[in-house]
Amino acid sequence: MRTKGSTRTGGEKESRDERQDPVETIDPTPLFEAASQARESFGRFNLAIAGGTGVGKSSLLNAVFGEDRAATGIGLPVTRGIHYYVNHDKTLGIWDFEGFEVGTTLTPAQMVQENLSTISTGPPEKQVSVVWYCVLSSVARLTPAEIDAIRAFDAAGKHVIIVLTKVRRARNLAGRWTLDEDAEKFLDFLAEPRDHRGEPIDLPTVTVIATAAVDQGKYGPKHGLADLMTATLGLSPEVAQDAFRVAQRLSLPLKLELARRFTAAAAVSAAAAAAVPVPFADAAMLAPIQLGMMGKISAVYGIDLRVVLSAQAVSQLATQIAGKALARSVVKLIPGAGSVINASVAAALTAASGEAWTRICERVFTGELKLDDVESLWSSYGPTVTQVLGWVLKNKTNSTIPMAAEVP
Ligand SMILES: Nc1nc2c(ncn2[C@@H]2O[C@H](COP(=O)(O)OP(=O)(O)O)[C@@H](O)[C@H]2O)c(=O)[nH]1
Ligand SMILES: [Mg+2]
Repeated sequence: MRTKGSTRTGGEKESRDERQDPVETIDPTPLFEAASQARESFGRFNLAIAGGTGVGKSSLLNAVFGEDRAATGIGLPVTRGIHYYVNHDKTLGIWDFEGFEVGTTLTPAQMVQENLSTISTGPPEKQVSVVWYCVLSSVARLTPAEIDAIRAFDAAGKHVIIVLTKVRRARNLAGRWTLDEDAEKFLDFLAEPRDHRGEPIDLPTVTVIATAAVDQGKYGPKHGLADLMTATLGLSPEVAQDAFRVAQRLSLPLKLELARRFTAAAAVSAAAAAAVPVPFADAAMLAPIQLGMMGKISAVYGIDLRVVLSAQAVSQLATQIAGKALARSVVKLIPGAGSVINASVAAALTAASGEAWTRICERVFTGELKLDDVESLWSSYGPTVTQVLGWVLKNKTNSTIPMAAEVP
């Protein structure tokens, strides 16, 4: 692949066809606009978390969402005994029902009822998406007051996940981790809840997940968090699901699914933009589409490009995205494509750029990479002619619009 640097000086020896086109300024605005639009469109995932002090609520929240959250007190409905927190990009809201034991005359169920009804009069972006009802696994059963509180959530139409916390495990003879006796007892109790007289208890159908939010030494490493996230996503209303994918920090695949949706949509737009084939010199017309795609993908990984990129880095990036050198090479190598970018080349370039940018964002998110030098990052991660070609050839046999996932 020809890089920007190498084409700049080699003009004389090259044929006319290969000569570097005049440097164009690419407007990077779509990058930032798309990112903020994406952040808006994610909405907010609101978790209600309940359980006594010390059961491990904060540790769970930290394990799944990181420590980025701050209490907000402005413009909120008055709630008793609970607090509302939001994260930096506002994709996560947490209703912390911590105050169950704090001396009010209300029972936990009344407190849940009263607070949920207050919340329900508030704005849509603060409505509870799902409930984590946290209980220490070692207590092995729920109290009648807790059961009433869970019923109150259920009666208000909220899905409750009972999260058993600090679940210890032991290695069995085969060397596999298994739940300890307390947790097993608790699960048995929840499967068929009975009170102390042995009478059946009417508990709403709830999902139960056994977890440990931190490593527990001889009782094993942390566990259950992936199951907790799958259950949470599955029980959340659709309007909150993208926000959950963005807000959680534990699962890259959950973010990847969302990033790939943006890539696939951009590939479709690029194909449409090149429905009437354009000369490769006009590859820059794909830049707004690709920049927009990249802005959205950055938002998925919580990367604020305005903060992490200098103006110079942004302009380098935009120029690279215009992808002229790449487009030209691809066009030359496709038999019969002539000197134009057609729909499938445009889609392939875009899909491959989306995949490459996603890989960069993942690594920036995990701290493996810094975005400081976008130009060198892009030359090692950016799509190659082989990737784009492979994709085009694969898609020649069927005329479907490419999915990013199919990019080799
Ligand atoms: N063994 C063990 N300790 C935990 C676990 N989760 C939290 N803890 C510890 O329990 C204590 C209380 O946890 P915290 O998250 O602050 O509870 P919260 O009051 O419900 O927010 C802290 O010392 C944590 O380190 C766990 O899964 N296993
Ligand atoms: Mg806490």
